Amino acid sequence: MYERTSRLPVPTSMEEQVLRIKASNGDQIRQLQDLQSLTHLQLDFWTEPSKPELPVDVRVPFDSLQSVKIHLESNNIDYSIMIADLQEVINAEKQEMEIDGRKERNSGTFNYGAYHTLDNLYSAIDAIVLDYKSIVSKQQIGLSYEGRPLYVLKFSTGANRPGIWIDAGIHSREWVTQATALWTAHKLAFDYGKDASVTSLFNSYDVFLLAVTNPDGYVYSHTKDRLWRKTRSIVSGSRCVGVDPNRNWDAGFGGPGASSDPCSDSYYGSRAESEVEVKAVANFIRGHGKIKGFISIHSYSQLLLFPYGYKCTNPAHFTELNNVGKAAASALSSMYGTKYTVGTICSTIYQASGGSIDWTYDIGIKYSFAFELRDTGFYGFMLPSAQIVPTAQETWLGLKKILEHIRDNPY
Ligand code: 0X9
Ligand code: ZN
Repeated sequence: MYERTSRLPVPTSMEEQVLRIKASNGDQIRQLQDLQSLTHLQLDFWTEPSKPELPVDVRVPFDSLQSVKIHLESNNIDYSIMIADLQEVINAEKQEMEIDGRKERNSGTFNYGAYHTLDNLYSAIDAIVLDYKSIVSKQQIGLSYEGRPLYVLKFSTGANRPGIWIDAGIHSREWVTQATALWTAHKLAFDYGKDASVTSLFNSYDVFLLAVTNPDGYVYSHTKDRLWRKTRSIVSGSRCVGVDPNRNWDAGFGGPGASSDPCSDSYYGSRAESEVEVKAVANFIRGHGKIKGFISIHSYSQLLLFPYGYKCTNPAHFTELNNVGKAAASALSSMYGTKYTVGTICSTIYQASGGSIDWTYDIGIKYSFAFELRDTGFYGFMLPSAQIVPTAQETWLGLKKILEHIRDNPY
């Protein structure tokens, strides 16, 4: 027996949701693209509608939920609820960060398995430099729009070496990437002189690692909007802020897969390299003159991508890049079985112009790759901190394969 109560199911929160939409044909993809152009709905596409086989994850504000669901249902487009109450997940993550932060202050050691504020990441960078002085140094390559330093870690055991570049966090909300970069920095320093592969790499190459490419966005994603992707530069003549720094490179700039609308999350900006963060990296690469590999770390979707994104023709080194990518993905997957898809940006996800690895490839950096780390859309950008270290560990195996290939194939 149970008691009847007079309680009615009262909506208790005005939750924002993330929907996972499965288009089944090109028509439905087009309908999703139409939905995307309805800016008043304020939808945030975590993955873009491009091919029927790729699910489309969309963050939907409470006020648009009804109309989006009706639109999908009336067009027979299949969808499920990926995150039923996004705010609850964001709150839980914040709470976890506070608990981790307290533990960390008590123990006095950096916890690689937690998310951190920018200040804490910068302190951890300094600690790595202090602990591994003989191989690691810190270089400031510029300032962000809001004046925060862009710190590159340089791993080097000799002068005048060719270099390999690794960056993370160009999109601020992709928190597992900055965390993975920190773990990787420690790994590179710690393994030198212990692991034969890392040791031999550093006998002929320098590695440059920029863990937080978009520090303004990163701070904003901690303090104001967890899902902030772009820079924080003020766009003249618009009430919207920020440029997509991965649409701002001088490679097919302003072409397909980027937006001229300052309010869009893929706004390409007023001109190529308008964003000081992009300009700082591009200047560094140009100034160095001997960068032989460029690896950019994003999340999510579990992909290992290479050029091109601004056009859909294969690069001249397609076969080699594809083979290296496949070897890296299989090394990565050997650790925890995490499956990666390997291919060009255009064939694997979508046409996207103004991306970093297209620019580096076109200026002659043959080994240009972009990782999209975990997951495939269970948590998306809200990947639990318990997955940071496993993600970094498996990514390291993939990264190491690419580094070894560069080491063994000088050009
Ligand atoms: O759209 C992007 O910029 C990347 N995907 S993400 O969901 N992380 O935003 C993929 C772009 C591929 N990488 C480069 N062109 N560098
Ligand atoms: Zn990204």
